[in-house]
This record gives sequence, C-alpha cells and structure tokens, in this order.
Amino acid sequence: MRTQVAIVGAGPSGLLLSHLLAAHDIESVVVETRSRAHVLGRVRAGILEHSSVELLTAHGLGQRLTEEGLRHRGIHLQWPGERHRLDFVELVGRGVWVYGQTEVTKDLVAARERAGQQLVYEVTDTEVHDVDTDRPYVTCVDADGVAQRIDAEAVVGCDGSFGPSRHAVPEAARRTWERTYPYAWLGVLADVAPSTDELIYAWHPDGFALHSMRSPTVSRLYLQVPQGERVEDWSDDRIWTALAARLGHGQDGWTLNPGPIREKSVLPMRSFVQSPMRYGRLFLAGDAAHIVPPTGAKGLNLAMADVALLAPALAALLLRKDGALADAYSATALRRVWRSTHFSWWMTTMLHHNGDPFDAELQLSQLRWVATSQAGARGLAENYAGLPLDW
Ligand code: RFL
Ligand code: PHB
Repeated sequence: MRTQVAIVGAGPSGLLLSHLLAAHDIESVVVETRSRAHVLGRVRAGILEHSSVELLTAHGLGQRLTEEGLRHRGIHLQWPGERHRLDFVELVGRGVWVYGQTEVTKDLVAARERAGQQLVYEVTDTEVHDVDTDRPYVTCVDADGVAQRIDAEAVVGCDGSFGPSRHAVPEAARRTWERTYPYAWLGVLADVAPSTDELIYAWHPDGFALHSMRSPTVSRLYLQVPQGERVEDWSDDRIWTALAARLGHGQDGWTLNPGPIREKSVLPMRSFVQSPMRYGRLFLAGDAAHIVPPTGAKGLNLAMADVALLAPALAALLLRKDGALADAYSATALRRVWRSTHFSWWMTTMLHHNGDPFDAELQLSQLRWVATSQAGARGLAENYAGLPLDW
C-alpha cells in the first residue's frame, strides 16, 4: 500500500487526524490492533473542553454532540460537610461538555467510513521503519495473516501508551519523564439517572470519589482505590456504599441513587511525557507521547489538541514543502502538554488521600482557597474548561 500519511492507531487522535488531513486533501491509512467493535465499545473519558467542541463542530462532527451532549457550566468541589459550586462560564467565559469518548469515537468512525477512509483493524506486529528518511513505512500483519507494508511520506504514532511508535525514536534522541501515583481509580458505568446536575469532585478521608455521567439515564462514577486493587474484590454493594459515604456531604438531605452497574474496571494513574514529539518523518500524538492521570479530564482533549496542530503542519510539509510548522510541532504541542500535565498532577494531588495527616490538612486548605477565592477558582476554571487551541 502507498499513502501520504500512515497513521498507527484508531483511537480519537488517529481517527481525528485522518479526518482533519482529508480536509486538506491528504490521504491516509489507519492501522489498528483491536477490532472495530472493540474500538467502538470501549469506555474512557467523558469531558470535552470548550475548544475540543469547537474543533469537532468546525469539522462537521458536532451534530450528535450538540443534540445529545450535556452542556455544563462548571463542577462541584466538596469535602466532608461542604459542597461548593464553581461556575466556569462566570469565572472564565467557557464551559465544558459531557460527551463520552465512546460517542466521539462513534462519530469519527462513521465520518471516516462515509468518506471511504481505509481503516485496517486487527493488525499485529506493527513496526515503523526508516523514519529518518523521507520515505518512512509501516509494516504489520493483517487479520488474514498477510504481511502488509504501507509506504508513506510521514508516519504518525497515535498508538496510545502501549504502542510501538514512541520507541521508534532512538533512545539517544528522546527524553522521558514519568510519575506514578500510589493509587488507582475504580470506575463504574451504571444505568441510573445521575444524582447531580454537574460533576462532583469529592475529597474524603476514605479516598477521592467522582460523580460523573454520560446521559440523563447513565451515571459514571469513580472511587480512589489502592494501586493494584482487584475489581473482583468490589461487589456492587460495596461500591455503592463507598460512593454514598464519600459523595455524601452531610447537608441538604442529598443522597446518591444506586442502580445496576453495567461495567467496572480499575484504571492505573500515571503521568508520562516523551520529548520530542517528532523525529524525522515520525510524529507522535495523544497518549503515544503523553499520559495524564484522569483527575483533570485532560487526556482526550490533549489528544485532540495535538492533531489540531499536526494536521496543518503535515499539510504545509507534504503539499507545499514548507517545514516550518512541522519543525515547530513538538515544542508548540509540548507547551500545552506540560500545562495539562501540571494541572492533572495538581488536581490529583489535591484530591487524593495518601494517608499523611499533614498532606490532608494542606489539601483541605488548598480546596478551601480554590472554592472561596476568585483567583483560586479562576485558575482551576481556566485550566479545566481548557485553554484556546492557539494558546
Ligand atoms: P488511545 O485511545 O489509547 O488509542 C490508541 C490506539 O492505538 C491502538 N494501538 C495500535 N494500533 C496498531 N498497532 C499497534 N501496535 C497498536 N498499539 C496500540 C490501540 O488499540 C488504540 O486503539 O489513544 P489516543 O487516540 O491518543 O486518545 C487518548 C485518549 O484515549 C486518552 O487520553 C483518554 O481516554 C485517557 N483516559 C481517560 N481520560 C480522561 O480524561 N478521563 C477518563 O476517564 C479516562 N479514562 C483513559 C481512561 C485511558 C484508559 N486507558 C488508555 C488505559 C480509561 C482507560 C482504560
Ligand atoms: C468521566 O466522565 O469519565 C470523567 C469525568 C471527569 C474526569 C475524569 C473522567 O476528571
């Protein structure tokens, strides 16, 4: 196969990149290890920043999002005895949307299939080659066991945290930073109406809890659990009891509605950044280059911001032989990556109990300041609702 851009990975970054490149009349082939059903079914992030919504809408992907997404002006931040609302729209003029990554993926796959995009699922043994030349290529074995070679003018690694692309940058040319956290999230998807109008981020001595949602009839909830926790040790009853204790704030008779749990899983928490995000004709985007813990709801939005930057850079490079934007891609993308890395680390360390009584008092002091000071609240709001794409 020959194409202009070979994209490894059909997550949100790979799918959106192929869509944005097509708007520049650039052809791409996307190879993906998982099946189409798996890609369409997996449950992950749920919050879209203001500028992610603008980007999707500007590229014809906003219809279902506008009809079915839930527009939120802010969040609730709480600790035992107190619940405070932060109104992002009032604070910084921008809100967020609740629209699951699963839905974003469905819209992207539908749009790419309508356009005749080549999406090759269930490949194995993906490798990228000759990225330090202007004729890079990708090899893999397709679902029928046939070896495939995709010759391209550029290769983009959109293959997430476990993909091979980032390892194709020679060790001497790359630098990585990593932070693991001593806790994880147990996430559940429940067929029950959310017990809240907007998301609740709760600090609690038993551990952090988050009440999110997917629709007026589906709730998404998370509990801080120790790293390495087994999902089998959490019965539905145990989950609802822990959620009710941590999310209850002891006021106004607020209660949590339990309901049938459809899905539960444990997510590890990690921060990771690899620099540079470009090596020769290999570009990295999304989780392939950086991972953030989910507390700031940034992972999906960062992936979209990367490809929003990369698509015009590839268009200039491949169509007009102008490499200026491609040369600037890594440094420009990494500015936002580090901002989101800091924000996600800050939210995570402010909200998760680590057993240290001194840290707990600092966290509560920080939370009180954020919830009651305009300056504190605006800082959180600006980062959470998201910085403009051209920031
Ligand atoms: P993705 O979505 O991981 O997509 C990468 C794709 O590459 C494929 N792949 C390969 N394809 C070909 N050859 C190979 N050798 C390949 N190796 C891997 C994978 O199958 C996959 O389809 O990365 P992308 O597109 O950069 O998008 C990033 C977002 O998905 C990610 O940032 C967020 O979902 C992170 N994240 C969450 N973020 C939040 O803000 N809130 C959340 O609640 C939240 N939950 C999650 C998450 C990430 C998770 N993962 C990756 C473990 C829950 C999970 C389980
Ligand atoms: C979600 O709805 O899955 C979600 C929302 C906010 C977060 C993380 C996950 O910070």
